[in-house]
Amino acid sequence: MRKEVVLVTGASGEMGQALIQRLSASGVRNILALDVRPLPDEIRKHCPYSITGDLLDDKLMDRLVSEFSIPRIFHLAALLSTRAEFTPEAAHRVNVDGTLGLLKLAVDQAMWLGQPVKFIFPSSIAVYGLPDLATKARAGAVREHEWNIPTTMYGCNKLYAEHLGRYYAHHYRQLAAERPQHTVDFRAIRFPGLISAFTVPSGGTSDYGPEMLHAAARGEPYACFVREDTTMPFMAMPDAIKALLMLEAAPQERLTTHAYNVTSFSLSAGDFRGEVLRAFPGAEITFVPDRRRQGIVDSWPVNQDDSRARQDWGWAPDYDLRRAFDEYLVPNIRERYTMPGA
Ligand code: AKB
Repeated sequence: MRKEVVLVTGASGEMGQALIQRLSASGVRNILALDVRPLPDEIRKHCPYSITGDLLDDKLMDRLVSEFSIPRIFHLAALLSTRAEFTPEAAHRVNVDGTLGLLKLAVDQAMWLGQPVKFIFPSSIAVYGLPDLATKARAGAVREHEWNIPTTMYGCNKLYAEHLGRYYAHHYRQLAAERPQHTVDFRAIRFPGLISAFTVPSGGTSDYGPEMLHAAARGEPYACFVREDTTMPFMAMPDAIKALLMLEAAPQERLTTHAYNVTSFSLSAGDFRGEVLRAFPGAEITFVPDRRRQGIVDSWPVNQDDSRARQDWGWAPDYDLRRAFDEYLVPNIRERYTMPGA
């Protein structure tokens, strides 16, 4: 008998950890966690099944197929935008080939199950590419179909993976004599920069926000790698998890696109510093822009228009800027770094 599981890839990452905790809190007891890095102990206890391994390993994929029945997949594993620029081909392998392999696995699973497999995919603001600051200012909050010309490997990978998902959902093997009756129910969300109170991101370009905050809480100086006026949207991690689960639960007939923007607040790096100083008045935060990482954030929009998600599946964030800092980030971060051994 194959064991029925909810598969979470990228389980040891920031979003993976937060999602697993939320799923477990809502009573999901059959999580299969997959990551190249071992799971932190406090996450492992929520997962009856966990595998440390690489999505690109064919033997591992065969094992997943033979041991598990997988009607739901949260495919979170990815190499983020800064890291991907140092190893673009490796990023392509993880972000594109890894996704392709998992889509194929989902199609095989759908055949066994006799129903489409839910495939939830976090995409990113990085799928957008604005050519210069004047255009960025003029564009304002971008809609899903606008400015889909990313400048990063990660952005290209995410945009293409969205299209692969759309293809597997609607056009897979369209000329085959016997097309599979069921494939994947693919749903993607384009996230802004995410901020967690419990984990610090690594390898991304929106990392300056959370890095600034966590450094201040640890009493360490921080040199921000973008200019003070740099503006992009951010979201508190609980809202990101809420968005994934809301989109997953939305009735298929309500959905009008395969990839949705979500957002909650947009602010400049200077304003971010102001928020951090309100909570940690002694924080030492300077601006030492890195020209190349700056270029990446400059190519991302100042905000994302999420009216489609609001209309189709009732999206609304719980945390605006004020609540995010006052009720989620600052209290939890304070506690985290005052705990013994933190
Ligand atoms: C990154 O900075 O690469 C990610 C993202 C915006 O998707 N946080």
